[in-house]
Amino acid sequence: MTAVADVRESDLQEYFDATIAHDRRIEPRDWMPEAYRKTLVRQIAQHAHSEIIGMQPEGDWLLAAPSLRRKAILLAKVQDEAGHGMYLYAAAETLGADRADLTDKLIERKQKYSSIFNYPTLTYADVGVIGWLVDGAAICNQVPLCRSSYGPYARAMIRVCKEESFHQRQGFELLMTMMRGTEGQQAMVQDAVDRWWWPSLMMFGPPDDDSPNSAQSMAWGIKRHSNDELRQRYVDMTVPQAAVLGVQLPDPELALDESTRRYRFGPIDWSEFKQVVSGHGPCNDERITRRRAARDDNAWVLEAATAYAAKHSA
Ligand code: BYC
Repeated sequence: MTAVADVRESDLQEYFDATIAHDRRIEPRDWMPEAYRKTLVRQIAQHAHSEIIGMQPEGDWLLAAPSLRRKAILLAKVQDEAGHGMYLYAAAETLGADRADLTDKLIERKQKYSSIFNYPTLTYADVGVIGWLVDGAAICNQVPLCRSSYGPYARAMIRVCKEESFHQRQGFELLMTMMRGTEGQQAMVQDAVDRWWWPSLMMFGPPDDDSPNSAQSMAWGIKRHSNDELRQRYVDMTVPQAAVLGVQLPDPELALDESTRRYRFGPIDWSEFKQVVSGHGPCNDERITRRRAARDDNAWVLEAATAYAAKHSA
């Protein structure tokens, strides 16, 4: 009996390995190793939490947007982020995770969200810089995830990336407008770039030799490129954009390497990254407190919707 079960398990593993080796998709109905499932739940949940927590820094400016047009644009962007969070929680549910449980784990700080959302948005230029740099980094990281080996995650990424690319362009357009404005507006943009540049490089995760999950996630085809590869791609993409905008990136070591045609950049402060990821960044407490209040204050909506659905299905 045990031998038969073992054979079946090994057949399943073989089929899974062959699917990955042939670069085909794993779907929710397919057998998968428990560690693969766990890694996906970890990454997808962290990704979903980032979208939901990521609504806060920009959401802070909804009531203070400088015009009706800017308010409408920002409102649409923040709503898109809620949508991204929902697709991603739905993808995690196909792996057997429970959405409410994932939210509880976020609030209890048992699961992470992107380090970038623990920095404050001090001026309206921050809204533009989040669009340009943060969504720009997100696109670099997420376009390869459209080819991730897990079907529901990869498919969710296709729509998310289309919307992120729109967000990136609206951010750039806002900054272009400010850079054509007064000296005060130009200084606001430069100040925001100075504050967000290094944290945006940290979004790609720790360096490859300090990234415990990368090797296995790449072998499984969940991640397609290493953290450092994507960070380099982002720098190469962003430096020419900074020149078009007319802003300085705050790195005296940033220079084009003529032999590789890639940009060299200065050392990243990984101690700051560790501080932020371990819960001690400038806004970690504020972000979690707000998420907790949203869960608790709105619990009645969930209760009412559940009761309504139950009544209609009865
Ligand atoms: N922040 O072994 P590693 C957006 C953690 S939202 C916090 O390299 P992995 C947007 C990592 O989880 C888009 N934690 O891990 C929204 C791991 O910890 P655990 C957000 C980080 O998973 C609103 C440990 O460090 N994007 O675009 O192989 C407005 C070791 O790292 C970070 C995603 O979520 C970080 N930056 O690679 C605007 C993308 N980096 O879990 C925009 C999906 C690492 O072992 N995620 N950690 O305790 C990924 O691509 C990968 O998970 C990562 C990390 C590249 C981030």
